[in-house]
Amino acid sequence: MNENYRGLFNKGWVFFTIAVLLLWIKSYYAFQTAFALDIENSIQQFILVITPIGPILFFLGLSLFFSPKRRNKAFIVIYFIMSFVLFANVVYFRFFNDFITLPVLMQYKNFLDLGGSTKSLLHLTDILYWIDVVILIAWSIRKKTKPTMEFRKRTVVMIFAAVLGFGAVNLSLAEVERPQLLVRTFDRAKLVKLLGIYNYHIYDSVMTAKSSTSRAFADSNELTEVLNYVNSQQGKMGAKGKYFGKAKGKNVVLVSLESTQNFVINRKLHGQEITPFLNDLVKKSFYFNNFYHNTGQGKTSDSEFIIDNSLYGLPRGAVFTTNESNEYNATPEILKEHNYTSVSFHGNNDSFWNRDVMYKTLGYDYFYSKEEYKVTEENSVNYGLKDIPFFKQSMPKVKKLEKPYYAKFITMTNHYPYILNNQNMNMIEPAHTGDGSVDRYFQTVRYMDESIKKFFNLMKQQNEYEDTIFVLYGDHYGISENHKPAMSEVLDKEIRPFEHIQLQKVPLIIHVPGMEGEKMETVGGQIDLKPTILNLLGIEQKNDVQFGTDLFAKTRKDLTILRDGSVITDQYVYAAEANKCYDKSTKEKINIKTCIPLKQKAEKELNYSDKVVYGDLIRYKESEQKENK
Ligand code: GP9
Ligand code: MN
Repeated sequence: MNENYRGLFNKGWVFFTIAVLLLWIKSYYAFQTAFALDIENSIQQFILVITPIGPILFFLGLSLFFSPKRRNKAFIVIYFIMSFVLFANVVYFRFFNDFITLPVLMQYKNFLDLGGSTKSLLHLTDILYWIDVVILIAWSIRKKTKPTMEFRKRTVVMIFAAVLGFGAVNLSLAEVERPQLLVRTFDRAKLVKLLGIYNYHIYDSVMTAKSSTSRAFADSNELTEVLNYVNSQQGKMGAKGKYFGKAKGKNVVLVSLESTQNFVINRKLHGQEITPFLNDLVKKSFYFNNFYHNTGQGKTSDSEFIIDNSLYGLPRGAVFTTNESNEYNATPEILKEHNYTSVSFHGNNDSFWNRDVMYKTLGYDYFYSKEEYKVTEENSVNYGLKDIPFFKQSMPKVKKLEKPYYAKFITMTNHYPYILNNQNMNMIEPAHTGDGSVDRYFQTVRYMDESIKKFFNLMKQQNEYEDTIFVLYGDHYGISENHKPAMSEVLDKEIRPFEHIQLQKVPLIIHVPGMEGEKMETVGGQIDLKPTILNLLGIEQKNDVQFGTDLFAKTRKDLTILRDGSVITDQYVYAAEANKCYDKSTKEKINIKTCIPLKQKAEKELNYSDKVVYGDLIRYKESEQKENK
């Protein structure tokens, strides 16, 4: 090679410029291939192109403030971190269809446990995310090519002036595209679309800092404000259904059906039922056909939190890990006053989702986790113990419980990526869409159904059945938006935002031995379970901070709010992310104006719930009660 050209390699500005370009191209590549961002117009397309430049110049530019000796190293480290952040989001998005938030990152322990799940999330083309890093490292350490990064002061000033310029253009375009973007904290897809991944992370860090200080600035008036709101909701507070007290003194068994969506109930695949046992059970139970999960990033743990507290999960991260030492007034705590024993059974590590800590806060007396079960290679798959041995091994522990009990069983086999490791788990043929996760999903659901059948038989054999009410619910969706084509084939219809919201329905089956049950059409969600269960047990609640309503109450409004701000009523569906309004009877899109009040209500209610959790407001109620005693 010509000596003159070779000399170019040693030039700092060449190295710097090429690195900036590589990272820019890579970010743009990720946006085009990995994140389904639904670009609606050319301004958004333009924003997408320019957003990465500002932060790339800013962060890489920081390396110029290091001493000349350390500068190259600092540059590479920053480049590596930025590549890693991008790549981590790509992998996270593949499964969660969402972006990483700081609180989620704190749960890194969960990711280490993922094992099999993570492997199937990596693709061969991911090498593209790392080639540039390797090239730049080699370039910066090889004696012959090593660049000397010495820039004139004026150049450095220009780099940072460009950062400001790009930032200003980006922010003003984003504001035009989505007014008040920065206020709507839970609309992450929009944030990333309009700010880019790096700016989004800066924003997220600021929000995390802000929410962790809000406890310090909270005061008891905020609690009064929330209580006033809850009480003003017609039919909410203290609404009682006709079955109030019908299950007084009975044991309560909660069964969390991992990743189970309502569409599998009463559906056939290749002429075979997917959930034969549940299909039979719904005939003898209260089966809620319009019941939704209200969970966010905290997935299973969010469902547990919502069900025990009738509060929403958080817009970012999982309450179980961010606010585990708050004061709550959870069902186990309330039931303790009525001599109940509360216990949770789950075949995974006790620290997953920080359950070991949070359960104590919520008032659980015992937690039987992996350590208490015999888990072998043979009887486990994916996250841990398979559902059938899980229920079987739980039974002697159930027998020993002091009655009455409130016992939660968290199933696990039907978890992404829906793995069967044994021929005898294969009770139904997979679907044939060609999308592995969707195809296998039916098989693991079928296996879970079998495990519940066995569980009911064991409960009967051990004479636990008659005195118990059973609440079976799906914890959250199993098939994310990334599988639209396959789902569209399975359901034989196009998946528009309307259908996507309907897919957030999870089964709710309340089985009370001795009662006939009926199909319930009311629109509700996990948020309503706490008052529903307590009312069945005849436990009256006064002035509690909660957002749900007894599902049997006549006065209840047919409505539920999803964590992303979507709302479903008996008449309408407001799809928040797409910002579209649908009429349920025609299934057609209608003028957004009809849904505006619903949208506003959702924002208000979610905001109040977040205030309660971030501000740890229930502590004021507890201290008030103590004073009154
Ligand atoms: C793990 C199980 C699954 O213990 O609850 O958690 P998820 O990933 O569904 O939140
Ligand atoms: Mn789950």
